[in-house]
Amino acid sequence: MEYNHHSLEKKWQKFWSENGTFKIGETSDKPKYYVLDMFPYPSGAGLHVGHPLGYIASDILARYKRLKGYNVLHPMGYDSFGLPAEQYAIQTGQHPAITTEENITRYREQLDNIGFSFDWSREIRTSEPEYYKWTQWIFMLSFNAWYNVEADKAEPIKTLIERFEKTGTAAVKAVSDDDIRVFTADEWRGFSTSEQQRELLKYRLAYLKESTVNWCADLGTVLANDEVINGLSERGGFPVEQKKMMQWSMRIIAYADRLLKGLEQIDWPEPLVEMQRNWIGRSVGASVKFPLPQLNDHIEVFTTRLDTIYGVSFVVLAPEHDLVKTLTSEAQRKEVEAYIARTAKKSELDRMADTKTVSGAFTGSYAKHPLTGKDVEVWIADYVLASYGTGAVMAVPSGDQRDYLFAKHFDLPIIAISDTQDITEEADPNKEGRYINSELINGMTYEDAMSTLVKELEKLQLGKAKVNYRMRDAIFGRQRYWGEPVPVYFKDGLPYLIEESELPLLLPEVDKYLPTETGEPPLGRAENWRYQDQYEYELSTMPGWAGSSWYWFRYMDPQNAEAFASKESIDYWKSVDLYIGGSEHATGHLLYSRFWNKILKDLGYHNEEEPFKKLINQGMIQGRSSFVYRVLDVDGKGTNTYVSFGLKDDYNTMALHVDVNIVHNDVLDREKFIASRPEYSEAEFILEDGKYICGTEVEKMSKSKFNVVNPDDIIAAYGADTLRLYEMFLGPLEQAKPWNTNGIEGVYKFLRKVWRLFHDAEGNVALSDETPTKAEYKALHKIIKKVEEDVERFSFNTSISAFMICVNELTDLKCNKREILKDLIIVLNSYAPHITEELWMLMGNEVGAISYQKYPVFNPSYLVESEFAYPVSVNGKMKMNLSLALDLGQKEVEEIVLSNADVQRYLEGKIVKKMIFVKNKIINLVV
Ligand code: ANZ
Repeated sequence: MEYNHHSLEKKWQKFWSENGTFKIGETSDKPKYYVLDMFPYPSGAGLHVGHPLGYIASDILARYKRLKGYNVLHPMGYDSFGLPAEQYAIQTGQHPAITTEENITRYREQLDNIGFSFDWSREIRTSEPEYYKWTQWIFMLSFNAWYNVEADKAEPIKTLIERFEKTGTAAVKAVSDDDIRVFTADEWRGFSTSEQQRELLKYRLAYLKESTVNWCADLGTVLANDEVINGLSERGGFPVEQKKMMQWSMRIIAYADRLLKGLEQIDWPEPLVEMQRNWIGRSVGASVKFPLPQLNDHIEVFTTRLDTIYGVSFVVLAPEHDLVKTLTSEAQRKEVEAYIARTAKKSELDRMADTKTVSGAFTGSYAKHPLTGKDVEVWIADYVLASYGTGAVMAVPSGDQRDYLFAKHFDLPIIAISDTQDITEEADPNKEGRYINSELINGMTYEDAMSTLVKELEKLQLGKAKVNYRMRDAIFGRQRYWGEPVPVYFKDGLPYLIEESELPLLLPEVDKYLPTETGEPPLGRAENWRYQDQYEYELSTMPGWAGSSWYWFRYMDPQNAEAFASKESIDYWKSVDLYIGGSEHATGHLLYSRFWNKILKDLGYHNEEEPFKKLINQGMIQGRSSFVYRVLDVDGKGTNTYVSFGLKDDYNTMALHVDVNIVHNDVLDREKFIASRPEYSEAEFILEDGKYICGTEVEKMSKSKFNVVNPDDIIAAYGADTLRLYEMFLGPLEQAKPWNTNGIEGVYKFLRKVWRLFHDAEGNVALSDETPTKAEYKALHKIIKKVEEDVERFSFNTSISAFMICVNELTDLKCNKREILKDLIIVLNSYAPHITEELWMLMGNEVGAISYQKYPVFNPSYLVESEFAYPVSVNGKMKMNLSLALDLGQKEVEEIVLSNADVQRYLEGKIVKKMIFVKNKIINLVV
């Protein structure tokens, strides 16, 4: 029988599916291993060969861990809410659920073709009500929680209410909005329900608040910061502007320190950890108040350089700052308003990126320097961001570059920070009454200056130490249709949760997937969609990241109708041992998942501080584009002649992308080329050595570059096992690498060689029960060791060449020993599961049972060398090699060497005066 990958692979895929080979129970006595892939958004384009790279690696590991005796959770599902299906719905009117279903069917077929060992009985789809019921439930949990700073964890909101009832705000240390009220228990009890609810909203982990958002008018929705790139939407590249809106947010800032600390406990790629650290952006500094006596108010600034406070010569507010209106004098109003209008057009990122243009406007007002009491001008400028710190800075032209450029441009004073050389012994901090001069900190280190100044400011109640984060609370809403409805309704303008028993709150039907005529989100179109027939529901839906921020829990217990996952299943599976996915999720999904994981932990649903212990980013597979060269005539117009790559420099040509699927080993299939498009039908070729050679270039894999390789095509030609091996063979998993089909034949040949080890020349299975030789054992045990070491350190590419060497050795040894080949295919099984299942069966073993065999135990004694091929020299000249046992002594060696016929020939009858023998190295005969 020949190796027929077509029938064989289909047969085993069917077998695994029908027999539930990879279906696992809820619990087991075996140790657990949870290996997870980032689940895909099922897009219309289907999979190309770059997509399964990570899935193949995780599947190898999953299969390997099963052989190592683990109970392996290796699931797959779909992140199926999202914008593309909705954009398509807007264009065509087709319900996004239908598009999504079609795309999933296509994805599933493609995934099945590759022979993954997913437990499909655990499949999840984030857009299914059975799933999003629990996404909504977690939202409710967050709405009903607050962050207790003393306990350093989230607690149910009822513990906050209890405190308010007992002691008012006095005994509460919480992460909250800035505008919280201070009240006693009596005052709290005197509040109306609405007043109480309004106040509680400032503490909830999921809260509604007016905030500045990234509004993308073309997409009709708000975007998260990580979805905006250079002022444009990540999807579609549409302009994004800043806009104030009532928005749901999640209080991720409460977790900033724990999110930072957690990074030390996990084994993630360093660049990714660094990106999260920078994203969180912890800054240690101080907040300082600059009094505004005329208003009986103050401007609060955040600074990391309190030591420069004596160099402050003006204060700058973000143009959006709340105080701008009141501070602007009549004389300055026109200028200030014009400036504000100008900045509204710029995105925050543009504002940060532009460090050269200096622009701003004077408000016409002054603030008092908190320590010197001098008047300083108050300006507005777009280099100060509304969303960072307090949206105001103390400007120190002598210390800060931007402040310096600003002062120069507008001719503002530049004051020296202090003369640090000159320490005045009798420095009197209070010699100017309430105010303090710079001598207070002269000569001090930065740290001492900071703490001295903080103490002074605290005494004056004009400042305190403060830790600030660059990260903002996470916006939690989209003004779009295809997402989870937020389980909230409004009464007296305030949000309330629906009853838990009413979950899921189903996504209602709408006539169009567009905003209403009055500018409300698409859910505003749903007819008769009111809570208890009277209250308006929240009309925005949850953001794209909601469903993916907890999905690893659902796989543990996917059908549970009573809980997001049972306590037993969570206790058993705990967290993900290995997570594989793309690095593009560094600050989105991977941060939000860690955040929700911590919320669920704090509220008592599990005990793991971090959800993903080990993470690997698979590198991008790039396309390898092919080009033909069209000859141009004297006018530069294209002719019908195409010149081969090696000859193209002799002509004036234009390079054209050609579909990589009609190019083999860089040789163009000319017939297919002619047939591919009408304009090529008359094509003529200038060949080299009778062939048309294409040029190549590595680029992103994309339809427009005609370099997309569909795994289905590779599988049709070579089989899934070849695809799996080949994707790993391309290089280290983490590295970006071009897809190059040129080498795939070699891998295919390797599998046929494996096949032939089991068969005789007539194609019959022919195995021997004889005891293997030492050489055969050695070949086998080398591969047992190598694959074990490689897979345990996630180095999947290095095993492939070792497999090839092993099979070549066994082929040379004509090894058909059952004992050797049985272990060989167990070792190969995780990489090439189909062929090994077939061979396992052909050997007469239990059908379909290879996946749960024991990985062979490596025996080092087979690798100990017992012989050495000595180079034998005569008078220092190398003459020949002679293999001798390693345990021989000098005398025995001498006897063997001198009686050897070949050695005698080289000696040409001369007498040996001396033999130099270095064990394991050389033999030299001196004559
Ligand atoms: C005075 C000063 C003097 C500053 C000096 C720096 C150097 P990081 O490390 O990023 O936290 N700043 C504060 N809020 C700002 C805002 N909303 N928009 C723009 N800039 C803002 O940086 C903190 C520093 O950035 C703060 O310290 C403040 O300027 C500025 F020689 O205060 B500094």
